[in-house]
Amino acid sequence: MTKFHNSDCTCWNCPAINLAGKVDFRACGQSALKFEKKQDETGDSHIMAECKRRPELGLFDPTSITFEECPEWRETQYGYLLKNMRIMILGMDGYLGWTLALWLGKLGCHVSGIDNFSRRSWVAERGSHTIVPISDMTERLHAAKEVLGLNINFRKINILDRELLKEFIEEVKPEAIVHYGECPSAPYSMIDFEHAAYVQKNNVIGTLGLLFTMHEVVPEASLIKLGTMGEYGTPLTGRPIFEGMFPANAVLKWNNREWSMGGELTPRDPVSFYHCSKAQDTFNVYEACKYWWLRSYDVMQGVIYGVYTDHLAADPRLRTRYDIDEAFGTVINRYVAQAVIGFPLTLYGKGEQIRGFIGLEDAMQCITRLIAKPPEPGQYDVVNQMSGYCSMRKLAETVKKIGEKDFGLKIEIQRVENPRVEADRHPFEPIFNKLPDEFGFVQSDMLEKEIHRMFALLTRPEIKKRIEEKEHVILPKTWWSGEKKEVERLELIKNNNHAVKKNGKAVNIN
Ligand code: USQ
Repeated sequence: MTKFHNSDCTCWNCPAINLAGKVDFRACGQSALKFEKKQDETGDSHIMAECKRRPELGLFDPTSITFEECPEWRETQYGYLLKNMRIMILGMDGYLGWTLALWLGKLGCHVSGIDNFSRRSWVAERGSHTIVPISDMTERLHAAKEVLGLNINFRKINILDRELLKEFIEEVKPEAIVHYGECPSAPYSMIDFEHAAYVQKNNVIGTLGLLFTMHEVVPEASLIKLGTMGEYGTPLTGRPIFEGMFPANAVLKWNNREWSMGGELTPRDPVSFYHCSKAQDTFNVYEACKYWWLRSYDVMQGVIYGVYTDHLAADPRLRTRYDIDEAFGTVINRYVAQAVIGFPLTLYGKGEQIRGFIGLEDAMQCITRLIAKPPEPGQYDVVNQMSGYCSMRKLAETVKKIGEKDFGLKIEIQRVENPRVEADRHPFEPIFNKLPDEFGFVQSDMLEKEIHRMFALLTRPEIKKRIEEKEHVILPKTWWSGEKKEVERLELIKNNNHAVKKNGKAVNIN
């Protein structure tokens, strides 16, 4: 029999369990160890469980049944998943949210979601549009039913509207909540005070409201919260970028003395007011897990790219959005679009900034695997969700190589002034072992293959035309300094070949 990454999890992790008995919510934290020790003289656990799905079991020891043994957990290619698991996606109309809705629906989950369509308005406000046309939500839901046989339960709700959110969560009783419902743009948050305040309110207060709502209504559900690698910044000491917390054997040496740093949150050094909102979320989620035994994985995601999953490609009405403007287009997506219309690829500054990245399909796999292995009561944990990392320059060269070789395009690369305040030459040693080691993540989205797919879609005449219509939104205009001007070209550069790094080792992506 296959051994899944979550085979040995027990009801202690399961969101279908109500804890009963002597539950001391003040004694929370990373609680498995404490739980094991909490036995009275008869050997009985102080904490007992009742199963909402199998009430006939009565009260039992929550560590006595594993996912592998429980008939409510069924096998899928990503581990055991609860039958008809109720999953709510916040931000379901977005690039990731819509992709995940179809993905989880096809895995047999009961998907519900909210959105207030703000991503569509932000992009319109910046004078742009998604270059891959997308349907409105009514048509999306209709197509999901017609083409994929999915019944997705959607409600238009602004995440800041706590009453409506609470009502919907009470109705659905989700067993996992995936929180994509934030404004994801660093440049958007740097336009002016109004935009900075809007992003921080939407993200920080939205998440805080969600935490209170979960505490009141579904404290046993797991929260998969989207953070960002950008919370950490790029430490100039070159110290490794750990997964949110220092590992157990990390030591601080100072003044001839030593302290263990194990388990402490690592320093954050966010790189925009948007990234600050994510860092604030980190602390709020961490505290909520501590105070109320909520359970959460905070996902520090690298720069996302790509356009493909089987479900998105099944019908044009099911496609997800693809942005190319400076605020909402991420760098690889922008490069491919630029290449298609002969716009020299825009490296900011020296182009030596290094970032982690992950393909769309792999991001879906990671989230599914996290859902399948819910955190324990009170557990806050962090994963760095990326499949490789490299400099912006190497990425541009990769895009150029594929576009020229496979699509016959003539592609140039330019360096433009960097409107952001960021180190453009820096050490970078991210650790991203937990997803592969503890959750069974296996990279399936190879960078070159996905870039190839992106070119195949974007070179279609109707899409190329939509990129050309928005050529004027490509060059960045938002300066971290507050200046209002267009960036200037610094150099049109010559090509050379580089390698992408994966797990710290150089990997040739040719
Ligand atoms: N960059 C260029 N040329 C471009 C666009 C960007 O050189 O045309 C550079 C930027 O200076 C930056 C890097 O590419 O150093 C990444 O920029 P980006 O716009 O792709 O991504 P970023 O602003 O960092 O934010 C995006 C998502 C955000 C997510 C983050 C992951 O919008 O939601 O949190 O990627 S990370 O960058 O790892 O923090």
